[in-house]
Amino acid sequence: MKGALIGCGFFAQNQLHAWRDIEGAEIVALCDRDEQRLVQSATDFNIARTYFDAEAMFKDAGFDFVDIATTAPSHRTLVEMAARAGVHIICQKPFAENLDDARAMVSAAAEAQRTMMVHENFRWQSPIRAALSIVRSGRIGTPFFGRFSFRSGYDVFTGQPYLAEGKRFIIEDLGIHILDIARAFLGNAERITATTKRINPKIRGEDVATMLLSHIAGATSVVDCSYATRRMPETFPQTLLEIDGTEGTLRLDAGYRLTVQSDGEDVQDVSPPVLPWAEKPWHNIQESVLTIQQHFTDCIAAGREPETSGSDNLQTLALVEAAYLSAAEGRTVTLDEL
Ligand code: NAD
Ligand code: 89Y
Repeated sequence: MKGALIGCGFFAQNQLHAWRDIEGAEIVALCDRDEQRLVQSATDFNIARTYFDAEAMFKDAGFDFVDIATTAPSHRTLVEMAARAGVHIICQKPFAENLDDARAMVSAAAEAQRTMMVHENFRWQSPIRAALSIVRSGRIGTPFFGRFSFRSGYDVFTGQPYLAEGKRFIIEDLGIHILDIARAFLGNAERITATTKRINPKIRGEDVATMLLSHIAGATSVVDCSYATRRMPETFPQTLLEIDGTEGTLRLDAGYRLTVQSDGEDVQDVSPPVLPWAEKPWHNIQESVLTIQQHFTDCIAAGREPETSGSDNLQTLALVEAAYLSAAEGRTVTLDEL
């Protein structure tokens, strides 16, 4: 398959590296409004076709899918353009700025009969996959409690300055991944209660969020996120897990240490590999980029719906919206309200 990528910014560099390693896909065209970023990426990755304007790129055609690596405000316009052009779509998180846009984007791809996947990559990190496969195997029985925790003091604002400027920060940017992980383990949720705080005075949005979820299948979970936590060693970008099931407990602790206690105790080191183009501490995220993009490519080849499809992601985005509503109104929000 041939692909085009829109948005040659901070994170797209990982996506471009990963596409080079993926079997069955290659990037043949690039688009960015920023000339310097466009030229730099085209040179670094040896891509001949470059565009400032996405509409012009779709008009010239010659590719089967588009990878949308811009920030959320442009996603709906670009997804609808891609659907009109009849190409498959992979789009970065946050998928959309609100649920109405996201629903319209899912409909546009469905009407065009094209695959649409959200680049919701945290659940594709190999330590999370290792934990998921144990829980899905039934080894700890039926889960009844989960704790999904991301607490860090890492400076994300230097690489991604827009994160300091938005009215919303941690739930929309990072919590979205942790809520998605909670769904991957415990299924969809029906209710959420959230509190938020801003600790860092230099940013506009909230940098702490604590959320309590009731899952439809019966489990309760706590999803806690913070970018205002000093810890040594720093655990960025690790998500720590604790899942209690009727037959045992699983924990993913700092340093990628996975412990299962059921009949006896089993401890494994599930550290992700550092890919040749990756660097610590981002290697955990970078490896998941390769895995998710391979999943997208394989699903299209096999005509299968991706695990993190656009329609699946509506449930994750609904949790984000519900968490903000809960925190603003100081009440529990049911997902049916949205
Ligand atoms: P960025 O601002 O560094 O890059 C975005 C680029 O898109 C910019 O170069 C901008 O000029 C370009 N752009 C925007 N609108 C455009 C349009 N309509 N046409 C052409 N070019 C356009 O942003 P980033 O930090 O790379 O983040 C991009 C997305 O990736 C965000 O949604 C962010 O949340 C996400 N992200 C995901 C992860 C992850 O692990 N999944 C990590 C970091 C960032
Ligand atoms: O943008 C965020 C993401 O998706 O993963 C980590 C991050 O880069 C900063 O919170």
